Amino acid sequence: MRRLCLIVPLLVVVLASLQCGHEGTQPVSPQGETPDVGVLDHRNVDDFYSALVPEGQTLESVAGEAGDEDLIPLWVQKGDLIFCELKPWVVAGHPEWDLPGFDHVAIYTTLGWCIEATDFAVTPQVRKIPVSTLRLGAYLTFARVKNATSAQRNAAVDFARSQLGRPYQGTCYSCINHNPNDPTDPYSDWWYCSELAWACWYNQGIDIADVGPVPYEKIYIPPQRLYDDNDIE
Ligand SMILES: [Ca+2]
Ligand SMILES: [Ca+2]
Repeated sequence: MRRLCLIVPLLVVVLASLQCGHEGTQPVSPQGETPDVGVLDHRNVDDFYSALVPEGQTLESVAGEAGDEDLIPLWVQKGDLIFCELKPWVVAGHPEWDLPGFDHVAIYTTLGWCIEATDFAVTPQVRKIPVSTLRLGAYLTFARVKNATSAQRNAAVDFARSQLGRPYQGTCYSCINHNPNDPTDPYSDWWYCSELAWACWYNQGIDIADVGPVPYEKIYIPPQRLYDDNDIE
């Protein structure tokens, strides 16, 4: 069953992203985990989105607003995937960013944060951002990898964390590789969004794109392919 979270417009204010970058005094969740902060430079978000806003409008007005109850579904767990459909105001300026089906995917970490490989940034890279920031430019749909154990979910997120700061792979979309340390692949530790989400889970033995045992030969895995996979609910 697909779990949908219709995010009402949101664009949460970029303020949501201002919480990043504070090392040392991180809040600790009841589970004893600390949020992954420190990679996001909020200028990446503010400057990037602000540059897209049509003249005479504001980010808040084009993004819309959402109440707290719409932010994140209560059932969300570490390792869940967040599929993004670009909002009309973004597509109006850049129709080429609107892929068939979903346009982006991120992996949920904990406490309202997620990790994504993105070129929607001043510095295209793998980064951790608040889920609320995703809503600035997209409607979100949350989904789960079926039959994953908590150990697999933890390991999937640990893999995503291990790639924080790595470059966005803005070329050779058919060069997917789950092994970031492959000396034969110059893009092995470069990632595009759905490649990273796939690799997080492929390395745990769950192939959420059904690419098979030789994954890095001329296979393009757009976000919609993950969403349609039979390992996703
Ligand atoms: Ca689309
Ligand atoms: Ca790669």
